[in-house]
Amino acid sequence: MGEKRTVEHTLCRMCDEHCALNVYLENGRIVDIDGYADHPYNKGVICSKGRAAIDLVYHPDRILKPLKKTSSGWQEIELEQALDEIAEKILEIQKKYGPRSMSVWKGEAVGFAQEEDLARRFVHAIGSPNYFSNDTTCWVGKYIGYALGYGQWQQPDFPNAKCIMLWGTNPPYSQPMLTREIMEAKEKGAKIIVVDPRLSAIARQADIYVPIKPGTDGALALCLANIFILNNWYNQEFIRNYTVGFEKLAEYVKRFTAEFVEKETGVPASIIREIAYLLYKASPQTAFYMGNGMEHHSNGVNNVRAVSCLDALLGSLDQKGGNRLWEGPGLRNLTLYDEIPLRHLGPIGADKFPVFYDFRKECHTMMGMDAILTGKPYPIRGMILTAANPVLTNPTSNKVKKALSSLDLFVVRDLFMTETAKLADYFLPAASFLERSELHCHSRYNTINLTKKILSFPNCQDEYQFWHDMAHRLGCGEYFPWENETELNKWLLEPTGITLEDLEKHPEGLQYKPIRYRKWETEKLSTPSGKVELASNYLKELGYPEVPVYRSPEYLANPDPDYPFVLVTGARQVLYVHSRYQNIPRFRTAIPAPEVEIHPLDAAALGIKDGDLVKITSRIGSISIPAKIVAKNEILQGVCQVTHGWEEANINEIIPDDVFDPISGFPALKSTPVRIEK
Ligand SMILES: Nc1nc2c(c(=O)[nH]1)N[C@H]1C(S)=C(S)[C@@H](COP(=O)(O)OP(=O)(O)OC[C@H]3O[C@@H](n4cnc5c(=O)[nH]c(N)nc54)[C@H](O)[C@@H]3O)O[C@H]1N2
Ligand SMILES: Nc1nc2c(c(=O)[nH]1)N[C@H]1C(S)=C(S)[C@@H](COP(=O)(O)OP(=O)(O)OC[C@H]3O[C@@H](n4cnc5c(=O)[nH]c(N)nc54)[C@H](O)[C@@H]3O)O[C@H]1N2
Ligand code: SF4
Ligand SMILES: [Mo]
Repeated sequence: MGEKRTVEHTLCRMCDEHCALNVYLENGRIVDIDGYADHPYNKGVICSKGRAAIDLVYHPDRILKPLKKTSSGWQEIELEQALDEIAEKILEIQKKYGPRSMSVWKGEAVGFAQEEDLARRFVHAIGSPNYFSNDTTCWVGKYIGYALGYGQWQQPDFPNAKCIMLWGTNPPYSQPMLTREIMEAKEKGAKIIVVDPRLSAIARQADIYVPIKPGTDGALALCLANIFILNNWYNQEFIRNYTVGFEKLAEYVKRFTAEFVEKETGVPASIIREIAYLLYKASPQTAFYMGNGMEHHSNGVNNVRAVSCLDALLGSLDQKGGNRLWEGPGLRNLTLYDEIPLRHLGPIGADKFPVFYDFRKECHTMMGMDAILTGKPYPIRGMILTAANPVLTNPTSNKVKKALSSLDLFVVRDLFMTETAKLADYFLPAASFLERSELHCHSRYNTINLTKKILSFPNCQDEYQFWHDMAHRLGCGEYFPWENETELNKWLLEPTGITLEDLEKHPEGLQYKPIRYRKWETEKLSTPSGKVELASNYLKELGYPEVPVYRSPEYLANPDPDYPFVLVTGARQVLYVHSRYQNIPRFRTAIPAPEVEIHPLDAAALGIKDGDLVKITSRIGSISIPAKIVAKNEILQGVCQVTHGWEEANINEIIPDDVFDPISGFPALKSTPVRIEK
């Protein structure tokens, strides 16, 4: 009693929004969390997940001691002993099968900055090209779509936009703080257009809500391009000076008439024309933003490319209120690709999906599962997995389970005994985000922030310490010379001129560069031509069409009467992040169970009532799940939706892992033909 309350500032990593937090401590224990008021992004606001970080850190099921699987089950083991044994096994595997038989898998929970690069660095340092991550299903499809045309990613400048068009994204659930920017723009008069087969939370706020058949967005975008060109509603000066491939694109889009596209997408021709006019009138203050709904399709990259062409046509690229070309902070690079090339070592998936490898330098997880099971093109016999739960998050879960449990060495670092961790030989307790320190950039402001280590548990290593200790045991300690995260952070920061001490004093972050617009006037883009590429010669040379060719998703191109519904998966739930937080009791009260969203007319035709257990069957299997009959306008007829990440109804069991986007290698997580039975 009487213990003084102290407060620390850090960033939340319960999701990827990185809101600034006040973390209150008494006696070294976190007692409360709220939002740090001076941060430009969240301005003192946090969501329920942010507060629940306390529940996460002190969760009674959290595992705080290393475990080893023995013939009589899990046994506690000392940390140093576990690390020694793991190192010994890695050396054995690499001696027997070669260095590339080891692999690493990094998941969403540790993010995409230095923790990702540390995992890459480690596997690279031990001589293997086999770095896997959640990015085989996340964000990279969008990234590639943009990078092919613009050389990099874009940031929609919502606050200054007059028209905002959102495709396959539901920010109120997935990016709550980004939503605020959208709503503020709306209050200032911006028009909001939302394209989604479901009436999502953001669709409810839209001026124009566009229900679209899953996987057909590319056709809609190409039709908008066609209308802009036909009506001379495009920015001829920008196209002439700063783009290549316009003629090819213009020729290709001619076939996308509003009438044809109405049939393909289900969007009335009159609405398409209305949207085209709205965008044209608002240009160049038109901001486009795309989500997972675009990339989880067998034609995802080209659908993204088709949408991304629109901001070149409207001349809204890098304009105030348009889509800004992002500028990085110039931190030191932690990966080793420039120092030690890896491609010749045969990274898994790089031959089949060269674009994915070129742009992301990572291996393809689904092909990784095949390589483990078949030993081809060469054996993969060991894996260290951190912050991922692929048994629930990767398609064709049964194969994932079979592959991971067949490894000679499988090590999982997590907070909890997950469905994936159950398959491991060793479980290592990991530090949560409140127990590690890293640098984070808020790319919307060009600011850099420090997340702080606020507490620690004896056996729960942070990512750096773990890779450091493994590398030193494996004879490649020279790649992990920093004594701890703090030293690493200093090294990373050095070229920026910003110091750790500066960052500690500024929980709101420090700007590394002022925000600039119209950079294309003076600087080349990082595409091969230095200009916006509306047609890509790089793709052509790899044997792909150079313009963003639209292909109907399989369920439309070859409808199968045995599987009359199209299953969309993974629409975010506000309280859960993939397979995370379902173990937080108060969240369970709010969202107690998984369910399949069905249109009322479809339900009636099948004799299904709200809450009935239904069987959903795809060509690879079935699962049982309760039905949630939504209102008529909440989902398109013929479409059903299940969110992934639930142990008790794992939808990834029935998603095939062999239907890919040919460019990104992304699985079609959002258009699986299924049948539904009571
Ligand atoms: N069908 C379908 N599947 C999908 C998607 C979809 O839309 N539909 N979406 C895909 C997308 S976009 C993504 S990003 C992937 C995500 O897939 P995963 O990367 O597998 O993500 P999570 O299920 O969140 O697993 C994160 C794990 O990390 C643990 N963890 C939490 N904090 C920490 C920490 O600080 N350190 C460590 N070491 N572990 C921690 C959690 O307990 C959890 O077990 O799922 C994909 N899967
Ligand atoms: N609470 C919470 N927040 C999260 C996550 C989480 O699991 N929970 N995951 C995080 C991660 S890793 C990611 S990648 C992001 C994802 O963030 P978002 O991409 O915003 O994901 P969703 O909120 O699922 O929104 C996707 C929307 O696409 C729609 N959709 C599905 N198919 C199609 C289609 O073919 N066309 C169109 N136009 N729309 C379609 C779905 O109905 C859904 O409303 O969210 C992040 N934030
Ligand atoms: S939106 Fe919520 S969970 Fe995500 S970073 Fe902010 S407070 Fe944390
Ligand atoms: Mo993701």
